[in-house]
Amino acid sequence: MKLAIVCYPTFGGSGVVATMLGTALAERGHEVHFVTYKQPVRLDLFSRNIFFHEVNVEEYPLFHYQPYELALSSKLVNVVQEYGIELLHVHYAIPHAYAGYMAQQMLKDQGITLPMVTTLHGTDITLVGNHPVYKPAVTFSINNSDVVTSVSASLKRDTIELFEITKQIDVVPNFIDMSLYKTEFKDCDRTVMAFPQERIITHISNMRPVKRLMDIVKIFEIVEKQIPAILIMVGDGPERFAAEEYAHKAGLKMKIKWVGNSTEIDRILCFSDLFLLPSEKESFGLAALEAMANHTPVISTNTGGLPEVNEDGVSGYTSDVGNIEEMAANAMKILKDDQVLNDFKNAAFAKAQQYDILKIIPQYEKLYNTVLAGTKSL
Ligand code: GMT
Repeated sequence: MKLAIVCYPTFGGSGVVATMLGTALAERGHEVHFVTYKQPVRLDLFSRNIFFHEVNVEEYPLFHYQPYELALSSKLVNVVQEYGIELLHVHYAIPHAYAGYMAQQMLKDQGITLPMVTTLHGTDITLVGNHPVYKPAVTFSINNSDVVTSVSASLKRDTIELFEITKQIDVVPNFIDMSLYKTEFKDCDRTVMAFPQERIITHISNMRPVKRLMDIVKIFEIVEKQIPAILIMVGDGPERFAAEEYAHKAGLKMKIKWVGNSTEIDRILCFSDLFLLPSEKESFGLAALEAMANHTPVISTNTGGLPEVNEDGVSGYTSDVGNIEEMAANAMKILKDDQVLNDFKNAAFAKAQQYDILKIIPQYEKLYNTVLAGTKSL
């Protein structure tokens, strides 16, 4: 099948999931066209069956805000006409489902039917989409999608609770390609980061307020007083500066390595002993799953979809948002003994298998085929 994928090209999880999905579909012989404003960070363009179409927004002095939705829907119309796209899959409702709906309507005028699958990722529902300035448009575009999926059961519940949804929502969880983690990672050298006696704790995110960066530093502060440890902070974002400043004042400057955004997170996670994700909200927590696939247990909150991914007492521990003491105590339970750490590492890896790409891609293919069959019989 020929499909177009719309996503954010940045380091956020929704863009990563869309890229992994498109790549896997292309490997299975589908023709996949990514349509977005920049090449997605994890997209390998030198791959068979993969195309990338950049959306350009023309500047004009009158525009206070650039009309991205307009440019995106026009680009979609052009790509669909030129390449004979049969199906559109948009990731993150805002503004992609809205732009997709507009493209559908324009194409309809030309006698072309383009079914649209919308995947809800989290903040498009729980933080941003729920705001009154966006809510009517988000509700409309969800209800007018042909198929709606959410990345966790928790996000499905939130969507139903927060919006007036008339559409069925199918839960298709996020996934990971476990075949990449079956053999030992070649480039895994923990000595470049830590002394042999130190435990390595890692966090990866876009460092927005929802990630509670200060909690991470404070958890580490408690742990580091009890065992030799370092913290690796991967990513960048608005909360980084304040957290870095707090860490310096707390005398942790030499113990925390801020490495910025990275496209090589497996090279860091492969030698990590623990992953911290104390988020305020998290529809799924893809970074936690990536850690687990790398044999890294997780200390997280129990919010949103996190308990679906991180099984309390098995792949790590979950706590209430803001319960720094408990999270630090749980981190110590895992880190203080080599044998216990090893057991948690193995259990985290075993739990990650539940989200193997091989189990999830067929679920998307089934939805695509069902919606296409419905369209063709019209
Ligand atoms: O965490 C973010 O704010 C980024 C956001 C995104 O758009 O990439 O992440 C959301 O989607 C990810 C992929 O489905 C999920 O793993 C994250 O849990 C979700 N983030 C939140 O719900 C805060």
